[in-house]
Amino acid sequence: MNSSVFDSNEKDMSWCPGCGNFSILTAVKKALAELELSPDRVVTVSGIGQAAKLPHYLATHYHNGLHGRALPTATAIKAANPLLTVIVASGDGDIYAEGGNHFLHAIRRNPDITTIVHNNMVYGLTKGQASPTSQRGFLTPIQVQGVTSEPFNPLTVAISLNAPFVARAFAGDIPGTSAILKRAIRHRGYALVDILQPCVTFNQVNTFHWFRENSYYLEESHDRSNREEAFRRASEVDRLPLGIFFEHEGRPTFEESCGVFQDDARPLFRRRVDREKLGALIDSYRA
Ligand SMILES: Cc1ncc(C[n+]2csc(CCOP(=O)(O)OP(=O)(O)O)c2C)c(N)n1
Ligand code: SF4
Repeated sequence: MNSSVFDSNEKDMSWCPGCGNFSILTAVKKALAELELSPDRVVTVSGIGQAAKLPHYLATHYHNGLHGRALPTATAIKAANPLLTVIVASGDGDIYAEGGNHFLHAIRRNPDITTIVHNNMVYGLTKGQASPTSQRGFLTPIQVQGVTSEPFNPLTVAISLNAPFVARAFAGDIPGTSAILKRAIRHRGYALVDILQPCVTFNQVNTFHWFRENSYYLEESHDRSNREEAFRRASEVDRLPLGIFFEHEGRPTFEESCGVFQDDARPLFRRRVDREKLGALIDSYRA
């Protein structure tokens, strides 16, 4: 399948020229096309931010909702129709700060969705404040003496909560990112792909050059099934490893566990609404 089937008609591009978001968009399209996924079977879900506009530029169904709330929406979409491929694409502020609580609990629930985090270590949309992944000492118009908090490490958090697929990619390597995304999307269960994404306007420290110099791919011999080893490698901060840290199947997904499909395998949209039950439910709120 040619990746141009995922080109959207959106003419109004709001990303800055040179932004790492463009490479992520290309990598997503490439992965979806190589997986031969029909655009009408894919839903992308986002919150608010520059990264969260990715669904506007992709010809799939999409839901662009409230800041930080992409994960519960995506979890519900997948539970309502497990036939869909559900992908969250949003920023590090959106997923790890405002949406941080949802991030933790989505991992616990284990819906079969892929979360792509455009990690530019800054808030882009709101013009350059620190995000949870900003490094110590990072200067912003708000953090005038530099960031003093320890950077949030999404990979070690995800691995410690037993997320079944945890990876990091770099927007400067489109084929490498696309290969990781393909595997993440195919994975059954919750998949996190944190993508190092240069923000060329508000982050003059963590640039394309900086990320290239400060990252490297995990060795072929890295054992993805070894959770302790994955945690150890994800804890490295001097140079950031890229690739799939941890991957295992076997945890039941949210859709399987939530009971909706226990007696009836049909997705909700294929079922008839029981008007009597619905009426009674609505009435119960009127009382
Ligand atoms: C409830 C709520 N809180 C705060 C904001 C302001 N806000 C919008 S986007 C954003 C952070 C964006 O950063 P990130 O998610 O990293 O995305 P980026 O723009 O860098 O891609 C914030 C704080 C908002 N729109 N809604
Ligand atoms: S502000 Fe930064 S993250 Fe947003 S589009 Fe511009 S370069 Fe990209």
